[in-house]
Amino acid sequence: MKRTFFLLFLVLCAAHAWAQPEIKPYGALPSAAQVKWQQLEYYMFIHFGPNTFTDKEWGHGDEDPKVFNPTGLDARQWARTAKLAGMKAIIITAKHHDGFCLWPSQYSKHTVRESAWKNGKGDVLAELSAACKEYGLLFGVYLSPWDRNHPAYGTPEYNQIFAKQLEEVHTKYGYVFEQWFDGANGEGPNGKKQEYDWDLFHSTVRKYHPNVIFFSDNGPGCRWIGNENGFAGTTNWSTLNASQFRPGMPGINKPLNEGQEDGTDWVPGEADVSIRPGWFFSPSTNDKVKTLPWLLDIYYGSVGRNANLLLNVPVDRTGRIHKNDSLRLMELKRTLDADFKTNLAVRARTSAVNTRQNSTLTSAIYLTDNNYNTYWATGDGQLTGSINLSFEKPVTFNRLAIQEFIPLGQRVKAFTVSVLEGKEYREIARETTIGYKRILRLPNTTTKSVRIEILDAKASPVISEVKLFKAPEVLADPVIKRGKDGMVSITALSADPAIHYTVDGSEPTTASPRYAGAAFSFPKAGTIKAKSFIDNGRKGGATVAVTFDLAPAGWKVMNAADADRAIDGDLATAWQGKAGSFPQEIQVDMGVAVTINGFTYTPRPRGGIIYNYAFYVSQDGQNWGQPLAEGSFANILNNPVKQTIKLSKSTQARYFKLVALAPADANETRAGAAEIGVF
Ligand code: FUL
Ligand code: CA
Repeated sequence: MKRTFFLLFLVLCAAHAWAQPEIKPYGALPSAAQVKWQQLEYYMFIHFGPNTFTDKEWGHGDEDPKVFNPTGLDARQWARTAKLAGMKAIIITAKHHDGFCLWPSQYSKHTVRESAWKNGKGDVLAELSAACKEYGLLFGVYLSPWDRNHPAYGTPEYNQIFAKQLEEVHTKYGYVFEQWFDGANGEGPNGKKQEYDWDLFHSTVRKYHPNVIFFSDNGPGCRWIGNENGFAGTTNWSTLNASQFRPGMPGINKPLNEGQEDGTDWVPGEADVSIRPGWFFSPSTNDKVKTLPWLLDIYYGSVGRNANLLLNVPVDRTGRIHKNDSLRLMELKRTLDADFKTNLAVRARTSAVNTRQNSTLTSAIYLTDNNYNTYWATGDGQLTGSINLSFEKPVTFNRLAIQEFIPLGQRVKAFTVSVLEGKEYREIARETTIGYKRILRLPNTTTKSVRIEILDAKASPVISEVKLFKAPEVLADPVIKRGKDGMVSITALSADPAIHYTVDGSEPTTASPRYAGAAFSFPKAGTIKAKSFIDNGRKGGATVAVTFDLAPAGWKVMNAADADRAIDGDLATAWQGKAGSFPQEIQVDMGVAVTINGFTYTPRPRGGIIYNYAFYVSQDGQNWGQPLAEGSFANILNNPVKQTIKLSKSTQARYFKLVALAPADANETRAGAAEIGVF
């Protein structure tokens, strides 16, 4: 027995002498938990709390906890929906900025216990963690360190309190896979900001869940992708110099969006985005659930770019996921299943150039064995190489997925895809990073040979899988636009669909008016919906809804140069005021007196974003009196979408003005707007 082992040992030594050594890991590396986390790819975010009932994005912490009163809360419905949607986990806002705890925390007086729900006997975390277990989903929690309710906020004592809350959540509800910390750090009830004790927060959580993935702007487990619209950079390194960043720090969006090539820490990107315009449920967004093409763009822009996708599905006032959201999630699931139904690459004969020599572990055949843990690689120091997939009969594909074996680090810096046409290869894609997974959406391409060339890498490339798919065509969304004069036009990118529309908020059917190419007049405030149909109306695309204010025909800006761009009905043009201090304002003469129920503000996506505002009207353009509305546009810096402010009572006026009291970004010197309107 002993002898056989000794012989085997000798044979192995000999093999080792002529084989290249095992591939050495390169650079910053993921922990085993981070590799597992990356493989989750797609999971659900749930924003739920008092804001669900008060129609707010950021509650002030002064709301009556009694407002929290879902009539038919069903956490199993959430979990079932996530499971059927193909998601692997759910992360819930256990505590948002208003401080309200979805569990009966001993360290707060603003919790489910003080609410009307179940006479104060309920516990959302208990119900959700049980439902996740039942449906085989991982459970994660968002706890906002910013607490606008807690009286101790702004004092060192609060750090201890927050750590105690973390302890409660991490000891009472079973396994927690991800701890989500947002970067917001505002003022508490006494106007003070908190210095967060991150070390304490981390060590508290780690005590109970050593493998937890910490999300924050800069990790350490995974990082924010730098925006709230769900898109990672086309270049996306999972490496970051994490200590260069602090949560909530301004100006960090780009490095977080793309990662840092030479980053010393493994901090992969997580793209968080809401299926609706806001993070919390609002009845006003029931017809604004993102369309299928939009969600597909997000999926390919995140999972397809080496990031995980955390898609927020806000629970409604009954305590259930609204059917508009769940139907859309199922549509997305069906479409993704169809997109990735048949991997054409398994039919190919694979070969490669610069394959690592005398290695039993690496081979081109492992590129299509549907096993992430087997791979092809080049020899040490060989930073280029190419992979060839050749087919007996031509194949048609429009998706290419490629994966690096990340336990050895992220390596590839540049690659191209080419296809054989006649005797020549034609390049169809030129890209930068790959990472855990890169999926390219390509035009339909028919060929007998696909070549992937690695042009540059930080160390010998190690590629786990290459896959090819032929995804079915999806009907593009119709685009609804209205000019300053109130004339509406609708266009579609897909070839020759029939577009039907409504102007009363109802769902378009083939019986609704058909858009025949000529613009029509709709100068009032209201919602226009449009939907494309093909196959003689048998197949319909997504319904697109746009809510318009009064058309700004005949409006004039009274005080600011270039500000007409804020009232030209065109979101692509914007006004940016002169550099200076705040307040800054824009005054508008509407020409005639109209009834005003409220106003809207659409920020420029970058720069000039207003946070604190005051809205006034005037009969003569001289005397403005007291503001009719005053407040702040919650979360507008990270989620710069259209803001709709209803007045407490409607009023008649010819003139209005919007005063920017303070910018969203403290370093900003100019106020700006893509569009300002009234309804
Ligand atoms: C941000 C928060 O301020 C938003 O309200 C939302 O929760 C988003 C996911 O994170 O930091
Ligand atoms: Ca493989």
